[in-house]
Amino acid sequence: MKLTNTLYRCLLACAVLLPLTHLSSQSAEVYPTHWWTGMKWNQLQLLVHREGINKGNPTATISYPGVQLKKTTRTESPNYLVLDLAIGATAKPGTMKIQIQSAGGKFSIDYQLKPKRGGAGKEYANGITSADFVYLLMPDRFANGDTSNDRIASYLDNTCDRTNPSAHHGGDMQGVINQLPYLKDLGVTAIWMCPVTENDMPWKQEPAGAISGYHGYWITNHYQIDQRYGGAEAYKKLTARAHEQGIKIIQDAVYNHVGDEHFLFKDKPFADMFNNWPVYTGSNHREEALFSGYTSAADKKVMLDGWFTPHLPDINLRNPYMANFLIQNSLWCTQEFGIDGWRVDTYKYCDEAFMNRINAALLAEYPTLSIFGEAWANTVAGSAYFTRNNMKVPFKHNLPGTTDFPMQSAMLTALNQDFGWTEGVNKLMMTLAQDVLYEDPRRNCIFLDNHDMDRFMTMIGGDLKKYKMGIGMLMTLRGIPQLYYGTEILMKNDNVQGDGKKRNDFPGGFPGDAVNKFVASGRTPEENEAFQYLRLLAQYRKQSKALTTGNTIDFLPQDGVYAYARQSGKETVLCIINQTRDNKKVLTSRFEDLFRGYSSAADITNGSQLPLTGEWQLPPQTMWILELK
Ligand SMILES: [Ca+2]
Ligand SMILES: [Ca+2]
Repeated sequence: MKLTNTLYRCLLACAVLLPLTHLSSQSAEVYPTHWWTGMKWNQLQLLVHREGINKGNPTATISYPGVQLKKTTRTESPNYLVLDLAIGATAKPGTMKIQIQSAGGKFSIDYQLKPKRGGAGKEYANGITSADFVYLLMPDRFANGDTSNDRIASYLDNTCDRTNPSAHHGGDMQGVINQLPYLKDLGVTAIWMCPVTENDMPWKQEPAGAISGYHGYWITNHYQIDQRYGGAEAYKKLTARAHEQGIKIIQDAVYNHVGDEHFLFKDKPFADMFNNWPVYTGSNHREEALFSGYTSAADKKVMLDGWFTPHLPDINLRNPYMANFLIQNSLWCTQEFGIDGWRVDTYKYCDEAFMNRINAALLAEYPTLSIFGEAWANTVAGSAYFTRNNMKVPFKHNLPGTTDFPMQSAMLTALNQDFGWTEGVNKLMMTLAQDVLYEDPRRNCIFLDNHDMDRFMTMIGGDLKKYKMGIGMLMTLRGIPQLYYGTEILMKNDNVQGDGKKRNDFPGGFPGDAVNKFVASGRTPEENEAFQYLRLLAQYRKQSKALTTGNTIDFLPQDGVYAYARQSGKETVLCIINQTRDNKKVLTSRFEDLFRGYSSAADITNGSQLPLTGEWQLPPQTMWILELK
């Protein structure tokens, strides 16, 4: 196994070097590493990286039918050259020779033009819609399917230590492949992994302590998949196997910053590819600065151009070369790996015009692709601002959907806060009422927890009743439900500080684990009850037009009880939440209009039937999910 892997990596390394044939001994890197014919993005900008390439007066020539070299641009760094190419409709797949003459000598690059992958919207770029159920996992922490990649000798960080929550733990994409049947059985239809792009970073000091790049958000090379996760080959294998099982793949993009070991930061082609400050300036994290209309220009600049931490250089997305680099990389990843959608990290910190440009380029190339951005906003207006919305604002974003933080907050409030005029389930109703601000709130990704917050089970004090109500809301409210890995088996992060503990290892995913919670026999009775409850709802939801694409009709909260229906055609599902610790009477006459044409209601979680007349008794802390018959 180990020998095979070593050999495999050798072959891989050779495959990477093959396109670059050099007359001189020194190698050149070209980004994008290859391209395709038949792409809408046919004005290709190549960034050639080679020591001293820009010394003297370099010249480049390309002789390839259908391809024209439009412009050669010298960078500020002596080590890059920018080539602007037009790839015409007549260009055929093949290898084109790029000849470069510079003070460093003459050399040539064999550059591959591959045929564009067919089947967009069928075999890949399938898009994630409200009919999907997304499973968010951190590759390092989910399952270790290949221990030979736990430590990569050439990487700056070789630590693999499961006793340290801030270290790499060895999880990888083979581990995800091994658990595809588990995920399919749970009802998952899409996997969002935290970034799989290379994070070749040493340990860094953050306010909470020393931390490694195990989470994936410190990218150092956009054209490499982290070898600790199995590299590009494992990614391609995962995408193919997932698609065979009817599961889509969402890639996590970071346009706001890079790790400070990124080659573009260490040797900057142009100094203004990053937002430079005379003294270190952190972002103020206030999205209000972008849309309030009152904010000073200085505060807006700090919001957008301030850095996240001292080791995450903030990208200047207004620099045209940087913009092209990132746009082409996102197109390249979609095409190369055959993914289905993008989740965009730290969306609200990115230059707004750039975000519209990159989204438009992706959607022009792949109209069926989907994109949702992480805009961690304090208000619904703030959240809607970053998406296609119905608001009169100075800048209109084109992002289809967002990760819906206000809805997450509202669901938790409905579970944890006593009922009041603006409290408890009234907060949920008030949040839903503000959906009028979104062009289509069903494109939002909704969730109870994620990798940046306490685990759901911890936030609800380990209460299984609240768990069932929360999962009930997640699977019946409008939007694309997203589950954070481990929530289905009641994973917690009680009494611990730091991000690492919110990202615990999935028990059974790692060699030597004492228990395996991927199988029923390894779970406690309570964990199995939670797992089965979620599984039942996820499987039911798959075939329910009402819950996936239906309209929402709600009945204003009364005395701690909130009801809403989801309706599509003749299909109606009525959801009723009693958030209080008392039995509550529900008068069915309230739902008279809804009940027209139906004769009974069936609780989809246990099959029990209810008449559509008289009074219903709703037990304390209960959510009923009723299909009208
Ligand atoms: Ca591993
Ligand atoms: Ca920024």
